Amino acid sequence: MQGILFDVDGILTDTAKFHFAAWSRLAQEKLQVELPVEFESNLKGVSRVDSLVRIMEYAGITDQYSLGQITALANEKNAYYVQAISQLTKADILPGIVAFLQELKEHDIPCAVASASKNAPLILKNLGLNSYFAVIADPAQVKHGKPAPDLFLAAAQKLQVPIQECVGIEDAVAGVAAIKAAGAVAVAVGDKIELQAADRVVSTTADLNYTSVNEAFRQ
Ligand code: B16
Ligand code: MG
Repeated sequence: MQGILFDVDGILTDTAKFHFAAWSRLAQEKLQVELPVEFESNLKGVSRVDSLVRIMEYAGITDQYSLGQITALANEKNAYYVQAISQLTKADILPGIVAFLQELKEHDIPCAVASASKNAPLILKNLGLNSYFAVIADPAQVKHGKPAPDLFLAAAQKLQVPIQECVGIEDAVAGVAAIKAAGAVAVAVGDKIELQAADRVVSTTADLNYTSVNEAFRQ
């Protein structure tokens, strides 16, 4: 194991609730649609515009909007979201993450960010985690979002570590699919059934540590 590729939303911090609150507000105010709570998991790891398309498909209104209108609505959602994440601090880092990053540093394992979020640099800065990451893959530079492998491949390449030597850490079904398609080992955090495509699933971020992730890599 020579590198770790981290998802951000749902792994470093719980921003899924802010994404969903922003989408729910947009859907309610601009699309006259109520999103059920179960819809939240459909949006995890999925890019901004693809998330909006999924919401429109759910509401059966996809054909009513031009590309320009879709972009404007996505920007509006982002404004609500950025307002929420500007309040993030160190206190919002998920349990066990700092200890895990510290352990990786001690083992000289470089870390990359492989998030679908264009807001990942702002999130990292607000959480005070920048110094733990050697590189951030830019989702704007890749052709296909998760579940395609592009982001994880870009992160490994930027880290200058062969993808087969990397472990990807994810909380989303789309993200686990992306890690496996890239050819890395997948460690997932969350529900064992939902995330069964991963090589190892742990219940919470507090269960992430060097030994167990390295074990998943060597299996
Ligand atoms: P943004 P991740 C993903 O981040 C989120 O899970 C997903 O809900 C969001 O739509 C996507 O980023 C794009 O985010 O609108 O901030 O660019 O889980 O890949 O870290
Ligand atoms: Mg995620």
